[in-house]
Amino acid sequence: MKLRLLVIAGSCFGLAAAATSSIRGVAKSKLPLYDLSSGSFTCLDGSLNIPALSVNDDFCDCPDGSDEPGTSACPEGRFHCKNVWHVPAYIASSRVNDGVCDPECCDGTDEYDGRATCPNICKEVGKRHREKQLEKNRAEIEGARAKLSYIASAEQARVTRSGELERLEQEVTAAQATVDMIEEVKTAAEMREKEAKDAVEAAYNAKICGPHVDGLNAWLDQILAAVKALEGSAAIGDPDVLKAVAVAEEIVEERRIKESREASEEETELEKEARLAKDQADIFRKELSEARDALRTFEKERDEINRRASFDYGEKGEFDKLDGLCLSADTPEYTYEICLFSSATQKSKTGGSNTNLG
Ligand SMILES: [Ca+2]
Ligand SMILES: [Ca+2]
Repeated sequence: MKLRLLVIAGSCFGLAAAATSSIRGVAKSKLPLYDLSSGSFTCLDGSLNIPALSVNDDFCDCPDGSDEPGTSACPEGRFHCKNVWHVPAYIASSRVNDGVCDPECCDGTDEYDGRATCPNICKEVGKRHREKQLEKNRAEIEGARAKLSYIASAEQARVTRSGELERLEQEVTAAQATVDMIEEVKTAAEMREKEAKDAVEAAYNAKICGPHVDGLNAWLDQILAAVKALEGSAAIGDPDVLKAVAVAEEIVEERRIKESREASEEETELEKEARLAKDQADIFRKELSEARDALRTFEKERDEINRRASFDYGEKGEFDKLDGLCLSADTPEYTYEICLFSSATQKSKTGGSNTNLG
């Protein structure tokens, strides 16, 4: 008890002076909470009212530790370093007079019992801090400028896309109409192609049937030969025989002409028609394929514009410009590539396939 009274008595002088201007470990903004002019102090959590002399007497009275802002008596307490020339800071009360100069308290005020000598290095620390802050501010200004430029770019892109979308919708409609028209013509051409092909096949099949016709022809030849033989026989001069011979010769000539025409013209004509029909169908098939490719290209462009128009690029579209931008980084084994809003890939430097990371 004697020791405690001595501590209280010793504190009176420091406290009397501190009450008006400062209290160790208390920020200036909190000083009104430590108005001890009434001779008492109310713990900041309101739990106790204690004598003013109990503040910073190195004995923990308040459950929240608020009566010992300048000592290490309360485990819950916090010590305030003013750090003039730098930024004020709080440290845990346990670090007050623990023999270690805490960097957060560059003014060295956390060590005041003489066990450790902590110089005030706030000027140097503050200068470095301000330079760093200045650098950060410059980067932020630069970033803000870039952001404004990206927002302007997004607005321009929005207008451009709107026009492009309108144009592409028209292109898609026209390309679809072209596809429909060519498809119709191609279908007709393919029908003609089939008909001509069928005709050639029919002619070919008829030719296959040739041996049967040949049998009949052979029979006819025998008759004609028999009639011809009569020409030099005793029946010479017989008007009936002469008439039969004339008819036979006429039949032979007609058959020769017919066979000659069939072999050299009619069949070739069919094949020619089939070839032309196929060539024409090929042209329309090719045109249709090209028209479909064009349609797909327009549709793809339109879909991409729609995707970008509806994608969330930020409140003001500030990230729009970054879509598709690819960045890469190397490690000893891999190259990593990230394409913004698109893909992430791991590429091996020793060969092998790439790994899609999403
Ligand atoms: Ca106390
Ligand atoms: Ca310390």
